[in-house]
Amino acid sequence: MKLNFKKKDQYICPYCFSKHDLSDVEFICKNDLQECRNAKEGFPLKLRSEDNKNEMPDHMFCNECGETTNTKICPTCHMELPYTIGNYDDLIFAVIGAKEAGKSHYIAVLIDKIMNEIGSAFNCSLQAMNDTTITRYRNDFYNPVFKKNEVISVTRSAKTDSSVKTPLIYSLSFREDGFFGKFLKANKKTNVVTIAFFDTAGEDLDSEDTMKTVNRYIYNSSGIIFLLDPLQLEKVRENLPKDTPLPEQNTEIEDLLSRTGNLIRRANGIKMDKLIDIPVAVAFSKIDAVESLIDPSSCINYSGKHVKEGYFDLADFEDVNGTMEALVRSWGGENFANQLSSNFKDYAYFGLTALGCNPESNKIIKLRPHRVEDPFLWLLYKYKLIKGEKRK
Ligand SMILES: Nc1nc2c(ncn2[C@@H]2O[C@H](COP(=O)(O)OP(=O)(O)OP(=O)(O)O)[C@@H](O)[C@H]2O)c(=O)[nH]1
Ligand SMILES: [Mg+2]
Ligand SMILES: [Zn+2]
Ligand SMILES: [Zn+2]
Repeated sequence: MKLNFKKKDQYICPYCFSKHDLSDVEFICKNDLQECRNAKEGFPLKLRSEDNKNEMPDHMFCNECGETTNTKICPTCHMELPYTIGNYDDLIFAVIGAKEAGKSHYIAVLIDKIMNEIGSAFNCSLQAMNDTTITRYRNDFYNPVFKKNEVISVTRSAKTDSSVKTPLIYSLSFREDGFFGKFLKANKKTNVVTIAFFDTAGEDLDSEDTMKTVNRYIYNSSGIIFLLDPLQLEKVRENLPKDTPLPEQNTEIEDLLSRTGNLIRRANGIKMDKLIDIPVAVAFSKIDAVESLIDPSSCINYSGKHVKEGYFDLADFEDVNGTMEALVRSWGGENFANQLSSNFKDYAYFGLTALGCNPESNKIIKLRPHRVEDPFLWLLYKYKLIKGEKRK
């Protein structure tokens, strides 16, 4: 796997991760008004075998009712494919972390942040690709956090709730016009990527077998955001004021990391002496909860210039990366840090808080997000979708 996009002679289904030639796609007729039998029974319409292998047709005629249809489905799992499938590069971002690490709240706040602030700063826009994404984001993520100011409930295992296996799929398109155009990749007019976000249930990361079957996107991912709850670290728990509400201790963070590494190695045939080249953003979540343990002058308490200036602020990034790695190590995460560097080629440390407050007692949120965009922007920077600059 290289850090460039998957070649566009094939596409990957974002639901079952099977790989297909561009012409290997099926359609379904949606003409149920005229009582088309294909539409009623949901029969897949197959292309003729002589069709060009390297081209994805954008529509097809239904052999029953003669109407055209542009609803594409995956020939393997029959899920409806994003309508842009095959046209653009696909990025799959997986958010992983132990139970209660803060993944769901992070996704809720990140997507809103991208839609609002990142969009205007980087001249791009994030659009949901299908109704499932719109409804799921609204009901499971946006409404609790932004409308009701309540905590999101525990994500259920994908084994019992299949919607967990379904990604939130967006297209992120960059426009080159206007002032910000010059920050984009020089030789391209516009860049469009399809981004799939996966929220995992922490409990599905407790065994490699479950990870392999229900979390297949992890080893197919283009970027991993690994959330670490600082409140799980022994030294943090000991040093916080005695009345701080602490979550129950669960999975050892390094176990989860080694399980992830092993899974990726096995699935992609990467030997132990080679580094995995999926970029990993390790981010301390809930940084608000450990404020008292961090030097008030630390860079983590400020914000980078990313959003204000519309480029990835490399000077700030390096400061935060160094500071957070040192914190991880000094808080008892030495083994975690060593495992990370001996398994992954490209990784960086971040610190963020999605909520900016601890909702523990009354479950009510007073939203004050801080630095949630950093890992995401770093991944976009790694894929050369945004430009990085080092300015004082
Ligand atoms: N202080 C603080 N607490 C947070 C923050 N985000 C989440 N929490 C707390 O952590 C709990 C778990 O957060 P979730 O986002 O549900 O965690 P998760 O990783 O999705 O957990 P699973 O779905 O069980 O895997 C929440 O109920 C909050 O109490 C944050 O930014 N700051
Ligand atoms: Mg969750
Ligand atoms: Zn599929
Ligand atoms: Zn029809």
